[in-house]
Amino acid sequence: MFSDQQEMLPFDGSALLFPKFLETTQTSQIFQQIMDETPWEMPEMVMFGKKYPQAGLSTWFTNTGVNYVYSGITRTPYVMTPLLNDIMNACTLKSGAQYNSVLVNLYRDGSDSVSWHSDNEAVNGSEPTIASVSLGATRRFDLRHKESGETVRVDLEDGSLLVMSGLSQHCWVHQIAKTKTKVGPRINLTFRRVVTSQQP
Ligand SMILES: O=C(O)CCC(=O)C(=O)O
Ligand SMILES: [Mn+2]
Repeated sequence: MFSDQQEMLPFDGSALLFPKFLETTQTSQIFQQIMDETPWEMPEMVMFGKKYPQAGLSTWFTNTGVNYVYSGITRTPYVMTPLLNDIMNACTLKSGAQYNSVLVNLYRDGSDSVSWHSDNEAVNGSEPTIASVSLGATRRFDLRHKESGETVRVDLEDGSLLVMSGLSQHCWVHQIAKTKTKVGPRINLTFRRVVTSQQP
């Protein structure tokens, strides 16, 4: 039976893929507007006491004013734009979950990547729901179970939405690996609900 959603995880959490979340007639205009409206940053991450530039650009937008701290870095909080708020509301309609912030990532080509991690910082809450919207070039998203090592691969296409929830950040790590294949730029939006003492 035709379904517009697909469960990618076999157990220990959920990663629900909606391949055609955004109209592909609109995605290139949305891509360009986010490209132009984002004050792109390339923060340095601290790993094992050393500083490394992040492999890609990113910017933290939030309606809460909360700083985002991960891998030893604190991100400047920018106010969410009307376009980001519209996409966030569409994610809420599709997933039934509330969000108040978004980390916007830019992968300029196949050498930009994000290495294995879980989004399990305290600020995300204990079982966060994270809505990940992809624009532009298709990149492969890998999930790996922390104990069994089982791997799941998902092609994140232009206009797709992946909603990770439940135990997914406890039990799985994920990455966007570098690729030698020639790929164009990709923007990824990961909407989150950061936990604050006063929720907006
Ligand atoms: O680009 C992606 O699809 C994933 C980005 C990601 O994992 C993150 O921002 O935490
Ligand atoms: Mn992540």
